[in-house]
Amino acid sequence: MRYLPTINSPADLRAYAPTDLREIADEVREHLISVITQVGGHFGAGLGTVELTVALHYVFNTPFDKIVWDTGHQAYPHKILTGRKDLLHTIRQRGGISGFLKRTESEYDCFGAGHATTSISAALGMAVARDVLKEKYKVVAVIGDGAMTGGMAYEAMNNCGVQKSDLLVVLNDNQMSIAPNVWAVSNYFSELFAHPKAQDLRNRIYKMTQNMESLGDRIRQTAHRLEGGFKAVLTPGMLFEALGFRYFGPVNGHNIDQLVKMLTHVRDIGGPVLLHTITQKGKGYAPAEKDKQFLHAIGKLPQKSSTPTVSTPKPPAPPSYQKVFGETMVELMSTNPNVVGITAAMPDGTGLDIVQKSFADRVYDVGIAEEHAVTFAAGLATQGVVPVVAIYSTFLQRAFDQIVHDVALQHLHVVFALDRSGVVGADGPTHHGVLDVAYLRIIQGMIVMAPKDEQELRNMLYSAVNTYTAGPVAIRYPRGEGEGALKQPCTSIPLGKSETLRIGSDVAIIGLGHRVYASMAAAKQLETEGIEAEVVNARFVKPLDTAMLDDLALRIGKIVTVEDGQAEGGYGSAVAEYLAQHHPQCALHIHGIPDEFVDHGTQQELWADLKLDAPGIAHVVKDFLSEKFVRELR
Ligand SMILES: Cc1ncc(C[n+]2csc(CCOP(=O)(O)OP(=O)(O)O)c2C)c(N)n1
Repeated sequence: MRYLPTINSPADLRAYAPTDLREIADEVREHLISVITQVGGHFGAGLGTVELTVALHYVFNTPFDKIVWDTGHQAYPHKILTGRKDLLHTIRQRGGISGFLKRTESEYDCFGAGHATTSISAALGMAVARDVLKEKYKVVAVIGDGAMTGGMAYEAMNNCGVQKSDLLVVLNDNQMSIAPNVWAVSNYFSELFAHPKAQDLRNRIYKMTQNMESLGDRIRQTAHRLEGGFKAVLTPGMLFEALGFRYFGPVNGHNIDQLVKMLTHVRDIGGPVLLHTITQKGKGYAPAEKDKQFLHAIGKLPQKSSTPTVSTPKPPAPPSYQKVFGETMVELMSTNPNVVGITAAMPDGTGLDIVQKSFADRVYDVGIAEEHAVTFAAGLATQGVVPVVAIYSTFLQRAFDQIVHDVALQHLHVVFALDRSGVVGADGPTHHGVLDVAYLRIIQGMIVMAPKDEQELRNMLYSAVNTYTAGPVAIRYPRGEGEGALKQPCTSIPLGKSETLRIGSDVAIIGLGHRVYASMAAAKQLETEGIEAEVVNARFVKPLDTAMLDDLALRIGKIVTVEDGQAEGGYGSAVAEYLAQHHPQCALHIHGIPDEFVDHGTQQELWADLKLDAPGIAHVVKDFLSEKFVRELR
């Protein structure tokens, strides 16, 4: 490599001539491919933004100028150019750099990201702050066409049209819906409209006509309509123009010369400007260009090795919760024609892609629009359809009001399948689903449950769809493999009934969801140390199994709750609320995630760090039993 070793910051990049940029982009792509195929990570999106990233850091004076990346999974080239190329191999690993944007990681990550569709709002905030503080920097938001399906983008653009602050939005469009033959013509007109001479002409027309009263207005309107008319015919920009943006594009997002030229032209145009670029996801890496799986994220790819390794056959891994969810949905939908599935742009992640194969017309992908997904489900439910809304726990956070106002308040039977609850691993704090118990259990009339394993997920889904039909029901389950529970026919679970798995007299451990297995293992470990622990599978956060709590409080008097979620407001808090009123003498330890954001790492590493694995739980239980107050209860 000729250039990349010399580039440790965008300033180094800007020292090169425009003619060097093509080769620099190629080297960035090569580095990205060689590292990510070894360590895994988001892949396709970053390969598509290489030229755009080089051009942006070349034209804009970062970090003085601000680039706000939406979502963040496409920002690996940005990390490479902003001093993190030698850390790329640590991405998404414990102690390594984040897979998303993180303000604490670099001054070039001027706004944190992970959830989609935040960039235009954040960038407008920065632009308005600049104006208020009378500063001079430029602000750019880079947003994908997928993120543009989120309503917040339109809220933000509408507000941009009102604020009129100088702001550039780059639409990184990697859908192939814009036919290539349109490009050539539209590129020509885009350059024409964006050229400083055209800007100058426009400004002069506006100035000249300012004092011409109604005639001036008419000339200005005609000129504007003429330009808009051209754009409407030749470019897809009228929507953005209607929202108050000056629209340019579409331009080929892999043509670095043209990108630099366009960005230089639009950089100094006042007010909100949108530059539409067309990119190809996975660009430059054949498997990623072709294969959908490569387009989003990959694990480590097997590397060529000179010494052949002898592989011992491994027992088959248990199916993932997502696969079990998808297959169970197919079963339920086969017997109940009223059941439908809803996803917010994550059919593959949630397992609804399995359902799409059997019932393509009964799965609705609404785009990255979680709020809409929930109210859409509410509408369906008013008419007797049973919507199962499968959304990652972390993304459902944005639909809180819709759950309360549109679903719960109207007692509508909507089933929420909260995928990736608890810590999710490499995606880190933006994606951990650790708040759901707290934000759902406070909603009036909501049923909230968590299965201990994949068969219980099947039973809970069955019960949620067919048995608990009076209002909303949420099931939270984790990312990844199940526990290997034997697949059985679905049965209904009695509402609000926990399950006692082990009898003991020294302490009761109540586990929530998949932490039940770890609690059982902890109990076995404690037994070897002379401590007899009862283990209960909570199953329900709401309604709470108060009969079980009465029994444990009176019979054992020492309870530890265990959950993969925030301790504050979670399942243990629900237990504490009950015990405080009914059994104040019962000692309780709430074991969950403390009041902090958990970083990235594998799920196993994080559970161990948080003492939510078997040895950790055993340790916490022993500490609890050794507390003076608890000892005195004996
Ligand atoms: C609120 C929210 N919902 C869902 C996701 C999951 N997600 C990550 S990337 C992505 C697709 C984004 O598409 P686009 O903006 O076009 O970017 P591209 O990957 O095509 O570059 C989705 C749905 C998310 N990050 N945030």
